[in-house]
Amino acid sequence: MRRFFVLVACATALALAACSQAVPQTTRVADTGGSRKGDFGPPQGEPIKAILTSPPHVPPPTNRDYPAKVIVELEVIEKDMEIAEGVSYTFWTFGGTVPGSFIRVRQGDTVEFHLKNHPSSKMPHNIDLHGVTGPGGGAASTFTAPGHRTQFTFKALNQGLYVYHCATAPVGMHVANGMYGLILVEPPEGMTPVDHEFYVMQGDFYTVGKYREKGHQPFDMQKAIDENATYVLFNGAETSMTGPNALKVKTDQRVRMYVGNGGPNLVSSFHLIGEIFDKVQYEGGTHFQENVQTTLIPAGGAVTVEYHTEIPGSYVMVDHSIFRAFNKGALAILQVEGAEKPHVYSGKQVDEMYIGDKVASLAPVAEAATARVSGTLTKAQQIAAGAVLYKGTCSTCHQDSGAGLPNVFPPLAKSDFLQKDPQRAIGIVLNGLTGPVTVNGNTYNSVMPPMSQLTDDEIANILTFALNNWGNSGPAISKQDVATIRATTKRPEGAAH
Ligand code: HEC
Ligand SMILES: [Cu+2]
Repeated sequence: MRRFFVLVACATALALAACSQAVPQTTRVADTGGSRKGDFGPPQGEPIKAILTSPPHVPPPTNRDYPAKVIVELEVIEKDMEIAEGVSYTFWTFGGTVPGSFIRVRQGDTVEFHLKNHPSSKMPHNIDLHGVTGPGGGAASTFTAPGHRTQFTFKALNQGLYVYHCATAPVGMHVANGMYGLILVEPPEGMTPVDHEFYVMQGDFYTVGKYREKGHQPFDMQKAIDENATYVLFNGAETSMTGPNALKVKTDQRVRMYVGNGGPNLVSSFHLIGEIFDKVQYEGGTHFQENVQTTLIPAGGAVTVEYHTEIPGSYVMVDHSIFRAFNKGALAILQVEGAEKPHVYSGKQVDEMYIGDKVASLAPVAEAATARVSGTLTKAQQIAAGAVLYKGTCSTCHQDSGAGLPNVFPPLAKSDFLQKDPQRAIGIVLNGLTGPVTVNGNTYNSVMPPMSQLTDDEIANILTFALNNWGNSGPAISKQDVATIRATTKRPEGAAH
């Protein structure tokens, strides 16, 4: 049927151009037979204890040519972890991480699954593995109260990359708190060898406070129901793969990433800026697509992407539903080291437009937040935090040097306007500025957009930095100063509150 179609297409195309070698190779994937061909008989040899890994690591290949009995031991732990610098959140985890431990088995394996729920847990939990054939994917057999353990066994009949997640009511809340992960069921012949494999999983999170609002943030059920995510993250934290945690590879290497989407709500437009996926096994299935820019990953779905590295530099992984990348945290960095290849790309450029404050460590921001809570915040700590936040927020226009651009963006460095009335600057950041303004004798008549999506803390630190850097001198601006002005002035139309 498919061959017939190709012939017809060729015959039509012949009139326009030669069609000699036009039969595509890639679309002719053999039928794997699915679950009907996935039973290779009873398990052989000694039972094997599965090696589980935390993200971004992937367990080694099974390297087996026979079906085995594989024992998986997974423990649910509820714990506080950092979701962004200086922001903690109570995650519910499979194995202590978000996403949960990566599980790797071979098609035809018999998996004896043990689920433990740590005694310190407050909730019961269970597991639904999308790679299981059987009602509930294991959920009904694994309902586990705190301090208890359950067990069930399944045969992995279908090869593929599958999401697992908790399915205890309220399901959405358990998933939103980070209860998901991936299980790879290798095809009998194994995966083709590559130089690096990584485990990346997206999820959306809902907190009472706004994005990057410091301190401990509780789950917000109404925001979750409204699908109004506060954070969209790879591997459960804004800094999971930025700054010193960036993924590291070399040039001329083959890289495979197992990428899942736990949801609970959002579909991912997964993209790696500056790379093209040579091969994508979309929806975690067997067929593949080649030369792909952006691939869709449904909530509760997964994808295997492969690419080859050519040019050194920083590559930015994003959900290309792009506000999520820059305003909700869905951004990670792949660092490629090696020799330049000017015939392919003119030179290495770290693109600050994309990376912004993620190039450097955000640690000073967290330090300032902790100090503020304990009442020991110093001006120096605010300046250090502000310096990081200024990058990619204000530097785009006012420049790293604070010098601005002639006739377009006024300077903040040595600005008489800024230093004359520091409180006025708070209103400028919150509400923007339009109309003529004279800075150091030069008049600018342009538009600064409101930046009220920033938290009070962030604005206080950025302004303290600007007022005490580049030869400026001014006071420290406090979070309370910003809160007061935010409360007493109305945001312009279209601005965040
Ligand atoms: C999109 C470009 C843009 C960004 C981003 C931006 N500004 Fe501005 N800013 C301007 C423009 C343009 C003006 C002048 C507006 C006018 O002509 O009325 C201005 C004016 C100012 C002024 C008053 C004039 C001066 O130079 O003292 C201050 C203070 C200021 N910005 C601070 C900030 C801070 C702090 C940030 C980051 C939180 C920031 N701006 C981000 C474009 C920007
Ligand atoms: Cu749960």
